[in-house]
Amino acid sequence: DDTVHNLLKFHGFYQQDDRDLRQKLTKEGKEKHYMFMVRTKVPGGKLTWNQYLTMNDFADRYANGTLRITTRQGIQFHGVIKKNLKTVIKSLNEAMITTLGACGDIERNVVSCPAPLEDRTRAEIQEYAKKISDHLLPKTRAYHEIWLDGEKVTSTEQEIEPLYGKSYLPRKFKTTIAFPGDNCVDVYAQDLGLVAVLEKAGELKGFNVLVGGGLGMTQNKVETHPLLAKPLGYVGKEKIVAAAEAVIKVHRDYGDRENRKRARLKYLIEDRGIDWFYAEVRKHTGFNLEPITEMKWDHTDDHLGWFEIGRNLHYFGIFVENGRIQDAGSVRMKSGLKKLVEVFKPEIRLTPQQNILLSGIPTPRKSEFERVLKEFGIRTEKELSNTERWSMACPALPTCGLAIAEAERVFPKVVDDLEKEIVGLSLQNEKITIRMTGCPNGCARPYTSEIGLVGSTLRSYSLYLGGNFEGTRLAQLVLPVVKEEHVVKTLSPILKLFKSERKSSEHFGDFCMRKGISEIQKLLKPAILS
Ligand code: SRM
Ligand code: SF4
Repeated sequence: DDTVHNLLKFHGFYQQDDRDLRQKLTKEGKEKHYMFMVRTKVPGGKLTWNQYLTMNDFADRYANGTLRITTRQGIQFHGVIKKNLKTVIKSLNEAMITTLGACGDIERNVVSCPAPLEDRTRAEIQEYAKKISDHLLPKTRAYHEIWLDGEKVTSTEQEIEPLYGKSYLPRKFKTTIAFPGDNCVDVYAQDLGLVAVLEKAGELKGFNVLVGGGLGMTQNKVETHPLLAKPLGYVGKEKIVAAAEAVIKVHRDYGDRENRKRARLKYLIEDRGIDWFYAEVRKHTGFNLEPITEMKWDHTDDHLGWFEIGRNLHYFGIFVENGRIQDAGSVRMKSGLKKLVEVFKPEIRLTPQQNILLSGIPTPRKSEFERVLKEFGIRTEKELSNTERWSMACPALPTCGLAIAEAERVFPKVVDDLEKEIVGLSLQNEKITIRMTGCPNGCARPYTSEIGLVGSTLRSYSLYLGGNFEGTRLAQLVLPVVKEEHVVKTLSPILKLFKSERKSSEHFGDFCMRKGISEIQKLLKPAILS
């Protein structure tokens, strides 16, 4: 029932059913094929090599054989059956990986820029991701009691949940930390976005605090929409955990608890204004936030390929198509990663673009590492097209109960076809972000990409254009319904115009905004009619 389902979410898993089988089973008069999705929380995407191997092993033993890197640096398992849930949760916890709070109306996985890995300042920033995450974990013992055979909470004992109280938050809450200049984490799409501010010498000083971002929206409900986070102020690092807690408390106390569709923090700030919000936060912190310091975004990075991290060590960033770690055709990503992790015992980072970094590879062993990549058909960043490299899709069908259209399963073909068009126009050196989701919830963040495709009916997508490469501007709706097979044909005249009229080094999204959405819509008419 609903209450149990809700409780399960707070503990990090969802009941789903295999939607590919629905029709067939209904026809046969059978029940849906129920299974669970288990989501882990991995602050900053940081895993040890043995944690990774444990998860790899789980995928085979208890799930559908794949690991799915998420857009928030976690790993999901799909297709877990009920009788294995307890073993999975227990064993994950034994490997020091929690699922507590991975879903539900609570602080979600705290994201942070994953790289590079041995720089002291960056390491410190990642520690803040863990610190904030730990601080905002619920204190409930129910999780331990149910899944980890912890001591029973007696009926007379009242559980104290100091931050979340009895009714938790009105809605999910997401926090992210960005490194200055590099918006690889999509910091404006977060309820709480922190941008590290450094001293001249490069030491971490504090954070610019942005609040009220979020992307989810509901079809045909104009009162729901994506919003970018707004600046709240600057906070020294020693006070950042207190500031994060204060922001959450204001959401907890004032967020809409009647209408779930407008319960995210972004709507509270939209409705009451940032000044009201600041005044409420101030009541909790007891200290003032300082004026925000200047932020520049100039090198959004996917961290793929080799990077030297010091002491003759390197990390290598590997592109994982839509985050799905599996062996598929000639690309044996799952077996290859397992081999690399067993042989090199690297530190691991999952990235917010659904990719993976393996770190700590000594210089003399780089070629051995590359040989393993080749052996398993894993391509380096040099072998990827830019279209592929800057693409992301959400899982959608068959697991996601909210999917209206396909995403992960059809996206590779859309990307391939688009790449052909792009090569035909000699635009292959351009970096253009393209993201697809199976519904307007926006799990692969399509509204902050340059080309966003958002499932609108079973085989159609709404087309959004005009987000920028740096993720600081929202894309605009250009066409509400484009059939899957017409996506590339629809984009073609816009790309042609981009080719002929762009200013030097102008990005595609910036070009679309300069032209104006209505001009672009005019251009599209003939393509849609044909
Ligand atoms: Fe999401 C719900 C998958 C990141 C906005 N999301 C879901 C569910 C659990 C469907 C459900 O409620 O039944 C999806 C499970 C599908 C499946 O089969 O696995 C799902 N979301 C994902 C992941 C796995 C997509 C991915 O490609 O990696 C991401 C998991 C992140 C994690 O590790 O925690 C994921 N979801 C996001 C993001 C992006 C982000 O956080 O950076 C967003 C947009 C940002 C935001 O929150 O505004 C996002 N997911 C949603 C929403 C819309 C929320 C809203 O404000 O309206 C829902 C639906 C809901 O909450 O009611 C949703
Ligand atoms: Fe499911 Fe929609 Fe999120 Fe895709 S965007 S995973 S279809 S909820």
